[in-house]
Amino acid sequence: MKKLRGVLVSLAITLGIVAQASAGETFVLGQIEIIEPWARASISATRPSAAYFTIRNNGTESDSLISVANPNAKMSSIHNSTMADGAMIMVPVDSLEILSGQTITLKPGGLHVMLMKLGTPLKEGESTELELTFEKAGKVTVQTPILAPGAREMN
Ligand SMILES: [Cu+2]
Repeated sequence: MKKLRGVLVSLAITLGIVAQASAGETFVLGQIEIIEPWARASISATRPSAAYFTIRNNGTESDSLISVANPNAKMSSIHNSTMADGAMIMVPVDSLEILSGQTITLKPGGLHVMLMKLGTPLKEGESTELELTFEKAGKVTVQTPILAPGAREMN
């Protein structure tokens, strides 16, 4: 019985660590929240990758995400995936407006941060950083876990 309890305790600790490692973090910048940022691991160093997160605007005024940067990528920009003539194309978004009270989720198949010209490939299990600049709230750097190349979402 004592031994079983010991096993259960260590199992609970193991599960606790796993839950903590996979649960995303929320970063607060004034009235703006950046929720669960994550990036996809690179397939190869020469191929672009992408990063995703949710933005919530708790303020009374709208704000806009105007710039994105990543230390691994020489070029980063906000893209939106959209259908045109039956094909999926990506359109650059210069400024992503988040209205007062609005929540916008960047996710595969939709809005994303395109990470281009990667100097160092993004390795699964490691983490990288995203520097996000908002027109009003300013700049924030968020720690960004790197998930599998085919990952669809956090967790
Ligand atoms: Cu893209």
